[in-house]
Amino acid sequence: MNVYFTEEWVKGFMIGVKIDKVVFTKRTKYQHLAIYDTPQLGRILTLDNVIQTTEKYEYLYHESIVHVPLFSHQNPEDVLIIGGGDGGTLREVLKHPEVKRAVMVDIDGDVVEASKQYLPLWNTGFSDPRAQVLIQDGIKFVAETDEKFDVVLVDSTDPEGPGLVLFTPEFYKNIAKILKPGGIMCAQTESPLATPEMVREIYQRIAKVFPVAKLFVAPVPSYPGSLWSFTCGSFDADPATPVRQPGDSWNLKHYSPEIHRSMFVLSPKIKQDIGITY
Ligand code: AG3
Repeated sequence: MNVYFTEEWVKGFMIGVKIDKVVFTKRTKYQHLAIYDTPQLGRILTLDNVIQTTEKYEYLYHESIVHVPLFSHQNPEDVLIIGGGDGGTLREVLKHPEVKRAVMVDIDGDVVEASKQYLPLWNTGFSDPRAQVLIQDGIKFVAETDEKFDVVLVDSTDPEGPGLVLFTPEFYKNIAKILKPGGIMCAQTESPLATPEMVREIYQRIAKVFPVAKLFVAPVPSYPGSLWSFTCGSFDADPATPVRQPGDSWNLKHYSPEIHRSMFVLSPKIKQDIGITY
């Protein structure tokens, strides 16, 4: 079989991966969900024909979006994840013994169910008693909850379709309201190499809401641009400085305190394209 899955997030530039097997597909209430087995990237999950996560490279994304904010926080007890239906972010969050409660709010229950059934590498957090999974609109949850969190992670799709609302100034303002003192939010903020204008817009929105807004990067070869960005926002914590560190038994593949610091080192071109002045 010589069948390729192709993604064209950047128009005129496709990412293609050979598929061995279609594991599962479903048109959910919100998006088209597919899980494939591929010889190069292992099992992959796509939403609306966009690669979300791959067995080969998921650790680069999940260790980055989770461990940078959590290791910069003195005592991350209450963590909120918006999106993250595949479970990878939840899995990494629960590695921190400080975490007493991890609430994950994803709008699409079909993604969570598919992960429970077909994504054993990602789904181990769902059975942890500290995990609470809510299938509802994350926008609404953040706007209406009375709870406060130490860390809020936004593990969304691209700013298109169901994910678009997770990049608005209103959403960031509502996150700011539910952060405890010392709290940190961290969102995936697209590729500074593939779509710099988009990253600039998102970063500037976050920087308008949070006095501390720091962007960092990690390689994710299965996403357009190969270099991915995340942005942390806070009122009073420095996301670039780790204050605790992982144990050897965690077996992390990308994150270390040295990598943590290095991820905030940005090239002159990226700084200029995004409008980063610090
Ligand atoms: N969510 C961010 C994926 C964005 C990828 N974009 C693209 N391929 N055009 C990942 C979810 C992982 N838990």
